[in-house]
Amino acid sequence: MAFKELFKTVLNSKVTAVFSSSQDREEILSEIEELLILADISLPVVTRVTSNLRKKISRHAEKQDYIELLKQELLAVFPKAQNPATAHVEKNVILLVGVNGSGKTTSAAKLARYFQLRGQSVLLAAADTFRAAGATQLTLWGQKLAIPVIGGVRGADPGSVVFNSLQSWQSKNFDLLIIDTAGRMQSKENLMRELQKIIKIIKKFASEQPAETWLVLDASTGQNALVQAEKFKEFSEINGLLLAKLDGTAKGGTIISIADRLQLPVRYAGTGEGADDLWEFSEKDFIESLLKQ
Ligand SMILES: Nc1nc2c(ncn2[C@@H]2O[C@H](COP(=O)(O)OP(=O)(O)OP(=O)(O)O)[C@@H](O)[C@H]2O)c(=O)[nH]1
Ligand SMILES: [Mg+2]
Repeated sequence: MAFKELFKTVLNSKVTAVFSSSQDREEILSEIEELLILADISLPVVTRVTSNLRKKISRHAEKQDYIELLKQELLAVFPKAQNPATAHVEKNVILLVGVNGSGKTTSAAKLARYFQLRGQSVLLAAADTFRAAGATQLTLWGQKLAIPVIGGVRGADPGSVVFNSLQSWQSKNFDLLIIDTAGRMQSKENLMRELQKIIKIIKKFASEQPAETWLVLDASTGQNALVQAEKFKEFSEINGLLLAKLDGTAKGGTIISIADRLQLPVRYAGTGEGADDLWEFSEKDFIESLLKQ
């Protein structure tokens, strides 16, 4: 499903309805507040946004003024001065990390296809040697998409898979290496240390890599996203988020809440199980789609 299509019913028509019934500023503001809460936006954000609206909106403001200001306020929730992800402009390594089942392997395949379609040569590394089907799942994706995959047998050292993939990436001159890792609960120290080891191996090979380390989050994860991100930040230098399974939430507010709490740029969004269900995330387009009239 198209990314923008997911959110077109979240706020648009409801905001319009506010103005057809309410006239008074306080009434309008309190109805907007309620709409934002219903859209799954976390309470601290809703409170901040509505209090800013109250400060900035004039008594005689019209519907369009409210909508424009609301867009600005929601956009301001996203972390400032974001650098664009570098993955698509240079020879780079993208490392995907996250808890079990968040969507890493599927997202690795989708990303590989995304960049391949845009003219880059891509190599996938199946560094999930923990689960029996870990490497097989990515290998199958690779066959389906005609993208090479470097894997290892079950129980092999994920570090050695990563090392082999780096060698291949270098010697065969691929543009992009996308590394899928095993799911790990943030509370399992030994697994988190294994992640540190993987990163050390990458850095030893190419000190400026991985250029991108993205935490893959199931978009329906609520408060727990924060706990996950904090731990993963401690053991790896995550510099972006990939929100998978947005099709399962479809309220959009979770994106705003997660961006607010984690202060990490959302790079990509997954909207289904298919190879093409991946979208480059633009906060501006996202907010526009939420409030397009
Ligand atoms: N609806 C939907 N399902 C998704 C999306 N991304 C992944 N899935 C599904 O979620 C399940 C888990 O996805 P995986 O990619 O295997 O997740 P993982 O993080 O690699 O899992 P582990 O390796 O076990 O930690 C699979 O059934 C996927 O098809 C998405 O964007 N939308
Ligand atoms: Mg996986």
